[in-house]
Amino acid sequence: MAERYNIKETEKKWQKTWEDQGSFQVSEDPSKPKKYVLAMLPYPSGRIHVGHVRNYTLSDVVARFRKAQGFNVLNPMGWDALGLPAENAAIDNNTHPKTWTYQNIETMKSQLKSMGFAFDWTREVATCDPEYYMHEQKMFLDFYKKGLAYRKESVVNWDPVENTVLANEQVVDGKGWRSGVAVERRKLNQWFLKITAYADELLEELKVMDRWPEKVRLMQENWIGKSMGLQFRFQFDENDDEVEVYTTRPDTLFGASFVALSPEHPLANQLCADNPEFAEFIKKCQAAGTSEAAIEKAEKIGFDTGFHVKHPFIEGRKLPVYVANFVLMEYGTGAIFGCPAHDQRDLDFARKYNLDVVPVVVAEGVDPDQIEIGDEAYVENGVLVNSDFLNGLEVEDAKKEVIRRIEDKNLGEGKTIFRLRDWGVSRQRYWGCPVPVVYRESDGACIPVPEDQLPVKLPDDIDFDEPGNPLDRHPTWKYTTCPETGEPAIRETDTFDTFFESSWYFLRYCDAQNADQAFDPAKANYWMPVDQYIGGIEHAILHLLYARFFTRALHDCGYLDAKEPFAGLFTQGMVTHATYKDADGKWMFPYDATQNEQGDWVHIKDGSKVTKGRIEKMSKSKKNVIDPEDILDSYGADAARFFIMSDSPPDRDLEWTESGIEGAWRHVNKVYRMLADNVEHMPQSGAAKPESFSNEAQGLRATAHGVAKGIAEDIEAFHMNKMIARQRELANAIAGFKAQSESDFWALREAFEYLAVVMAPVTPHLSEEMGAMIGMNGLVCDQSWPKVDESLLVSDEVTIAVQVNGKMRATITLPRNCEKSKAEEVAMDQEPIKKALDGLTVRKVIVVPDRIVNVVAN
Ligand code: ANZ
Repeated sequence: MAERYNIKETEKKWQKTWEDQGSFQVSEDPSKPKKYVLAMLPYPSGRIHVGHVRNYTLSDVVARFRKAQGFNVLNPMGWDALGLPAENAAIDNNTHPKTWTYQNIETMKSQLKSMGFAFDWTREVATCDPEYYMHEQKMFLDFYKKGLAYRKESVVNWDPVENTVLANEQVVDGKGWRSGVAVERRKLNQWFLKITAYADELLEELKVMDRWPEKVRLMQENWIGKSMGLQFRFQFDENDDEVEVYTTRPDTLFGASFVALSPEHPLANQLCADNPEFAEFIKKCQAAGTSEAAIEKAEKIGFDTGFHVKHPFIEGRKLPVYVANFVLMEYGTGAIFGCPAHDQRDLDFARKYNLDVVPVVVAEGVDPDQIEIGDEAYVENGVLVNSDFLNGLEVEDAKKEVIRRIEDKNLGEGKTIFRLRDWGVSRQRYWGCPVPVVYRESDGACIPVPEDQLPVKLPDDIDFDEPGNPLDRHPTWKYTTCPETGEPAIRETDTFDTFFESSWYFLRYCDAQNADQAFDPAKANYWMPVDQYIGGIEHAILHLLYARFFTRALHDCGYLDAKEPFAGLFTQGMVTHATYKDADGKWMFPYDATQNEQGDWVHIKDGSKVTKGRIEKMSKSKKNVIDPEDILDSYGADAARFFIMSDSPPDRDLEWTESGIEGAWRHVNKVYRMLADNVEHMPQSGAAKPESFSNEAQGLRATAHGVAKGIAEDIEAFHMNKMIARQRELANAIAGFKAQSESDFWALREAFEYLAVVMAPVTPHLSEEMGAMIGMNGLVCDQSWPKVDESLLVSDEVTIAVQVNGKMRATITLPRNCEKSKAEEVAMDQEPIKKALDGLTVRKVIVVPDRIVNVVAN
């Protein structure tokens, strides 16, 4: 019996070998096809979590596999190192954000290295490094020159506790996401990037991005939000003023019963200037966030200005003009007409303020006199009624007709607008990239810092004793001179939103050491676009949209050829775990809970009662977390990687279980032992292939070749759990094979070689160890993907999946057209199936010949 596999030593050994040999360092090689595999870069929060392990194992599987296929593979890693948490941690722990950040980077880097990820560490970037952010300062200046960056006064969400502007997404239920305190609306001068200039392109391109998940494309489409409608003016009854509104439902104009202005609309102020109650009303409106969601949720309130506008088509009809909190200043014209019968918000508003509700669209064939609008607006399609010249028209035709008539009257025109707003990038925070401009004191002129004076570095000496932005009250840093005239000037003390850094880091990886420029265009042109991007669905909108915009803007500034950064995108699911509460109802760590002999959950320390709760996303607050470091200590990197790929399709949630990781660990050991037990009988590397094989040996060979082919397809399709099932299949085939002759041992050796290489993307350390034991030529990570002899595969055998309650647990290989009873027998005999059925009663076994076996049990 061979010795037990020494996981820790072996894994360290191979990590060192890869590092010493620079196995994953790459350079541009035009003679070779490339693949750029990229995982979203982590925020250096302290330690890696299981979500990171899942993300980077996925990218590692793809990267190692593509390398084996002969591609020149770029698989880089870096740190999204600027941002609020560093500042808050620094305040809490009395350290410097920089110290905190770099310490975390060091810890996490060594953790990632012990996972055996095939990163090219020579390309590592930390976005807080001035060597990194100086280049984005230059990009900003280029954008500024091109009119893609500008400054304007705008209403922002102000967090009175954190003393900073919050993005709309950082406002949850009208409160700051961290402070939990109601946000205020304030007007500030802010820097914006003109993402709206690309709205149409960004939208159009989505249509052809066929290697992106449909749901992400849809989310982006909705976020960009293209609407086709009518922009037109109402004339006031009391004076000569006009108010311009935007509508996507011009067909409903005859059902209009009021006009509403945004509280920030200039006219609102003008109309109500003398009214003291108006100021009160505005205050009330300001108490909510600025996001659409916040506004949507807030109670709809309005203020009657006392003024009226004239309906453009109904002689003598006057509509009251309100100021209403649900009208956004930044969308359309900041003013609307309300048609309560066909818009829910308008209906809620009309009911509250006793305004008319006139239905003008009804389902075909419905008698308009029978229509009664209750609490629900009618938003479906239909035919126009109560609408003069529109009566009888379908909605789409009615829209066109109203647009035509309004245009004829010179009151407005058909117009396409986007929901997407320009990206506000100013943050009143220290730990961000300084905006490279100064303001001349004499005349307030905004002067860009000349390129040769970049980077504008953050000062190190700051104090956090007072709330707010330490740059703003720094005694010296902000005082400077105008680069044009030498007069006194003040630096911009805002820093960039940290989405800025993550909008181009993938370009820096193409040429990370370049001191003179962000990257050499030739290198970016070689590597870009990223062939496979992998990360969390939480970035489906902002990060991905900003990165797409940045790439286009940089393209237009002459930085690179590519316009789209990510040709393929995969979003992985979350890692979940059961939750536990102790006798006092407090959350507790899973490892403190155990089951007693009766099967009840109890505390490991004193046997007190424990309640097992739902399986939920791992979160520190619920304590249902697993520290990858503990897993590494007990089971090693390969087992962790193997388990995390094995259990569910990677786009679904994965439940972390003790039994799962233990099973993975047993598998790693089993494969090792199997090889150790056989290796001395196997022929040397390169031994001549025998003329013929026994049937059994031929069967083993067919499995090895079939598995190599199948796994390649699985990885391409991100069917990682299938890939694992196939790896097990080959291992099982080897285990069941009794080699008796020289040719048998040749086949066995081939099977082990194949196994080492096809397992390498997942369990690279074990694979290297196997390669070394077999005496393979060179490192396994440098081996080509096994050649598949198709003639072996056209067999009369089929490999089919075995499921337990719909979840795939094993694959089996059977003679084609095998009898149902035989298929069932083989399926039930598989170890994973036995294990999955442990403690369950089999209710039914469904066999679809040559396709699937499904065991139903409970
Ligand atoms: C009249 C109307 C009647 C409308 C009706 C809808 C239904 P989408 O399609 O999402 O672009 N709107 C326009 N500007 C607004 C603003 N600044 N703040 C809040 N709401 C605004 O939405 C366009 C519709 O949203 C517009 O069409 C307008 O209401 C409202 F039965 O005009 B509609």
